[in-house]
Amino acid sequence: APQDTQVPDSGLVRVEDDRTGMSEQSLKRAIVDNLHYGQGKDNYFATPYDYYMAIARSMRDRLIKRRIQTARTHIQEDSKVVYYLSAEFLMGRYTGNSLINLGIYERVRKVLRESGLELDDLLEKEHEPGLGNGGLGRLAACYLDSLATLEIPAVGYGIRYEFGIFEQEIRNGWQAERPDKWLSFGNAWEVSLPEYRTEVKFGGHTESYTDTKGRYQTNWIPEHTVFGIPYDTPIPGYGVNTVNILRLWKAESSNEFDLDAFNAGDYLGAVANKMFSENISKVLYPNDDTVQGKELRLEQQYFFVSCSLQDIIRRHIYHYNSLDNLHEKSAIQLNDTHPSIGIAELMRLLIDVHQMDWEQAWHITQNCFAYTNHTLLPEALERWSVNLFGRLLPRHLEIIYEINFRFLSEVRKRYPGDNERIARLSLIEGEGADKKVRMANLACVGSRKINGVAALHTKLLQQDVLRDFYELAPEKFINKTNGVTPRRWLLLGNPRLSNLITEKIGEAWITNLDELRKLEQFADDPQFRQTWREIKQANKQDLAAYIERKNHIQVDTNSLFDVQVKRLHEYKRQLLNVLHIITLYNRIKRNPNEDILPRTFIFGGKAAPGYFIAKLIIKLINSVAAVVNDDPSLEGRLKVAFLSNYNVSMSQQIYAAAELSEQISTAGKEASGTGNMKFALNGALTIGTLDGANVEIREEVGAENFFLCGLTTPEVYELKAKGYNPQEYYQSNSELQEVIRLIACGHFSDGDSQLFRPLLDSLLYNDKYMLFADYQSYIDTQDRVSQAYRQEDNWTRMSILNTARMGKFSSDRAISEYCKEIWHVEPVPVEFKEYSPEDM
Ligand code: F55
Repeated sequence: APQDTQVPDSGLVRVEDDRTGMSEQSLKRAIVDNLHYGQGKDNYFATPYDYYMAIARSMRDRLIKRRIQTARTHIQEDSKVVYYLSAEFLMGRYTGNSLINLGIYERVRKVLRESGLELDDLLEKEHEPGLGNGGLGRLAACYLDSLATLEIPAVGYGIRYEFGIFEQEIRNGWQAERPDKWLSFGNAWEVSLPEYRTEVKFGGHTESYTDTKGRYQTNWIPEHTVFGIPYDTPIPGYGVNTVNILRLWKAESSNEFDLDAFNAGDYLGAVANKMFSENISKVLYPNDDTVQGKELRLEQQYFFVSCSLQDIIRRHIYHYNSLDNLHEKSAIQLNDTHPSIGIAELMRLLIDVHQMDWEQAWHITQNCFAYTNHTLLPEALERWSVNLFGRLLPRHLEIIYEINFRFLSEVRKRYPGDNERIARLSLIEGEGADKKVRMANLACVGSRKINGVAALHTKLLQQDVLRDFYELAPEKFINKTNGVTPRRWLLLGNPRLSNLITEKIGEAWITNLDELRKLEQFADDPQFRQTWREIKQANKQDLAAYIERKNHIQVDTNSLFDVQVKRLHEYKRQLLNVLHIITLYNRIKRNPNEDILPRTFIFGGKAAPGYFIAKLIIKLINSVAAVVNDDPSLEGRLKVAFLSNYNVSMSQQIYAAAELSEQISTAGKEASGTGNMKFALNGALTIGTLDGANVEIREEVGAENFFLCGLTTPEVYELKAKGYNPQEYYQSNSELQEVIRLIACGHFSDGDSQLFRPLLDSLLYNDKYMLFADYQSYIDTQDRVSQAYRQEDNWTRMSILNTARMGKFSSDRAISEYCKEIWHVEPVPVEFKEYSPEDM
């Protein structure tokens, strides 16, 4: 990380006691205190990791104090609370972010330097919590940052996976997976609250009876129960006293020693049973955008949702002594369908446990929930086998049947005789043995609002994926284009650029990103352009040093840094990027004197472990890299680097150094994208299709500052309808043929012509994502990029204008919209108070 820069400190600093104070003296004493009593070390024994822990603990102490005051304020003001339910939170490292949000980054750096310690090096000792796959989990993290910064009472609820997203290694060009043991050296950031443990039931059967008041009741007799133990992490806002929490649940066995098994002398059986329970929060499923229908996955979903809803209800009753106003004081957001079982679970809790009647319970439920959809891919829609579902959650299946019965009665009144529509809207798909519960349909019926994550995505939901629900209730549908937090993605990740910006326009941009527009006035200022370029150059040097260290590749820091980092997926079309690299390679081979712009192609991203084609694409990238990087006849003009184990921390460094951002998904497939926003915010220009939020980014930065390529969504649909044949494109494009033949003959696989056959076959005979249809457009656009990069001054101008016009893509804007139009919540300012002895 860069060490020659300063991060501005906010005005929040106050002098207090040693445990929570902000003066240099208090901070120093706090760190030494935590080193001593937390790690049991002094400066003789302490390792850099010990120092990291001491810093983290010192920040946590400061945040906990504000957390308590935040919680007290929210209760005093009877505030409505947002509950963000998500199976994933991809938080990235906490400590740097907490220093930034507390406004004491520079002060702590100074204090440590006085003892010969380098803060940025120590912060890298933190094992990043990788409790998410990609965009969906990272969006949840950005939204927590904005909720706290906007002073909105909010809780993030999820799972405390013991193993997060796997660690990726590259062995002989192939991806290999290793477990992510992120907790093995302790987690300085969490606080466990065993006194709030919550019981969750599974399996068994239901029995009906009539109670003493003559009411029809149902009893669920479960087969076994599990405890959820909450672990809280403080989530500070930037420059405010609000500290919200992320509450993650760990599964623990409810019977330390299963009594029956223990009494029967089956000691090992008892322990095995305990292990079964604790498996629930063991590991994050590493699939993004495909579902597997595994029982353990449904157990995970139900486990954290049930814990969270019981927690919400417990606190609500404690405060209001009634559940009648639950929906007036809670807004529960479903991050995709993963927590949508919550709709049936809240109904169960209200009806079976709290004896509410169906109508009132349904009114409250529908008014609590809202649902965010993140995908257009049919294979990503969750559908659970009714069999499996009924075995694990018999009572919930009954409730879902009842919701469906009532819902379809209404639908029949509206569309009499339209049986096909009724079948499409039904929460249950199919007949007989392989019936499925459609979780997206449940989420739609049980929610007051349904949102897409970009304008195009929302339109496609309305016209396509959720069309029947849109026709039924158009007022439920709403667009909320994604956003990213400028704190992590500019202030923390790119300190050099942040400092320049603050120098020029002040620091208001940090919480009001539209302020970046003020940079437009400097876009034509030669001095400013020069500084802008020098900063990108310095960031490129840092990344080049990283690549040299990790990949042993020397890259030219004057070359164009052309970057595609994201999960590996066919629809994201990393393969199209590879076709371009090989095209350039062939051009040089054909004519060694051809004037080719030097480029460094940087890739990063994980493939789902069971996704063979995606892993083969990684192998191809590394194989092309091996050939290209070592070929002296290229004179270093092309370099390819696949950076292994791409994660949040690495991405911060990459965005800061990137010049060209690859956003080339097949139009209509990427719901939004959020990496696209982080690149442009850091001054990279985009080469992209009209997909997801690219459309809106182009609108904001101006078409002349964006490299557009490829088919539009309607063109993709049309081509598919008339029968897409990749051969037509292949046969008429000699440069493309040359590329494919070079792969096919084994040029990148030591003569093995079979290795990449599955990739080539899928392109030549199927090409589901229409790479061939977009190939020529992509190549032509890349040629325009090369020309543009040579006009150094104009490129810099475009880069400045990209950053200047990214205000819309702040997660603060996104969250303000959610607050006004979905959650109906208002900011609740929190006052900072000193403790006094009377508080004991
Ligand atoms: C994870 C698990 C399952 Cl079962 C399904 C999907 C995922 C997942 O990680 N999805 C995901 O990341 N979706 C992405 O969400 C982003 C935030 O809205 C979008 O920007 C992006 O387009 C979308 O693919």
